[in-house]
Amino acid sequence: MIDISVVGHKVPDTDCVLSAIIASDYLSKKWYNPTVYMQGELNKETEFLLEQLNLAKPEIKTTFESGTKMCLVDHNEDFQAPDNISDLEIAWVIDHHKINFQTATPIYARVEPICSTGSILYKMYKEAGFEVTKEIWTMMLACILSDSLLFRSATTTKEDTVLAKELQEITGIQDLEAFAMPMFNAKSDLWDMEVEKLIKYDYKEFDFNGTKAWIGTLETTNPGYALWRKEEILKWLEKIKKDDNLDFILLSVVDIIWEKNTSIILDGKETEVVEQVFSTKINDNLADLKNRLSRKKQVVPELTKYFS
Ligand SMILES: [Mn+2]
Repeated sequence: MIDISVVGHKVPDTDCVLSAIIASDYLSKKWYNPTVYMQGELNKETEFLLEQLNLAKPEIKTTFESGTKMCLVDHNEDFQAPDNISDLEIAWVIDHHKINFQTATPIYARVEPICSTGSILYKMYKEAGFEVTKEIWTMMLACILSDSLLFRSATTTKEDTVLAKELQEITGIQDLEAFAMPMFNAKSDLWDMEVEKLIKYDYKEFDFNGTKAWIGTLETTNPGYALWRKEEILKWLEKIKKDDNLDFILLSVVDIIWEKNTSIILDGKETEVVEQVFSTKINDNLADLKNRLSRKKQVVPELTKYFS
C-alpha cells in the first residue's frame, strides 16, 4: 500500500471537501493508503452536510512533509495547492478547472469540463465497478448540486443532469429542491458573520497577465445579509487590496434563488474596468452583473480577455 495525501483547494467549498473524501475512498480500493486533508475551515454548507452524513471533519493542513505523494482534487494550479507544492510529489489530479500545472514524473490525471469534481468521481466509480456506500453516492449528488447551484449555474452541462438523475435513482432522493435548499440555507446563514470573514468566505486570486486580482463570491439565498453591510465591505475591500498588494478586487453577491449577481465595486480602477467589461453602469458602488452566477465561466473569462 502506498501512502497518499488527498486534498482540495484553498478556501474549501463543498465540492472540494466531499470530493477529497470520495477520492480517498476510491484510492483505498486501489493500492493506496490515503489520508484526507483540507486547506482551511469548512464553510457552513459543507459543515451542514458532514453533520447530516455523520462524517468526520478532515484535518486542516497546508504544508506537507517534503516528498509526500499527493492527490489534488478540484484544483491543479500552484496557487490553489498546498504552500510547498513544489517539494511534493503530485501523483493524482482529479479536477474540472483549466489546467496549469507541471510534474516531474508521469501521473494519473482526470480532468473534465463538467460541473463538479463529484461528477467526475461518479464516472470513475462506474468505470471501475467499485462498490459504493449510500453516503458516497449522496456526497456525489451534493457536489453536483452545490457546484451547479441546483443546475442554475452556467457551469452545468447536459451530462451533469444525466448523472444527477442516475444518482437520484441510486440514493432514492426524489426531491432535489428539498435536498438542496437546506444546504443553500446553511451556506447563507451569514447575518452574524464578521465582515472580513464574510468577504473571504469564497474567494480566488488570479493573475490576469500581470494584473493581480482577487474575486470573492457569496452565493446566498439572502443577499441582504451582505448588501446591507456594503459600506463596511467597501472599507474591507480597500484594506485587503492594500494588504495583499492587489491591482483589482471585487465581491459578487450571488442571489441563488433569483439568479442575480450584484457585485460590490470600489471607486476608481475597478469601476472603470467593470463598466467596460460588463457594459454596465455602476451606481453607489453596486454593479448589476445580471445572471452571471458562475465566477469560473462568466466573470473570469471576460476579465482575462480584457487584461490580456
Ligand atoms: Mn468544484
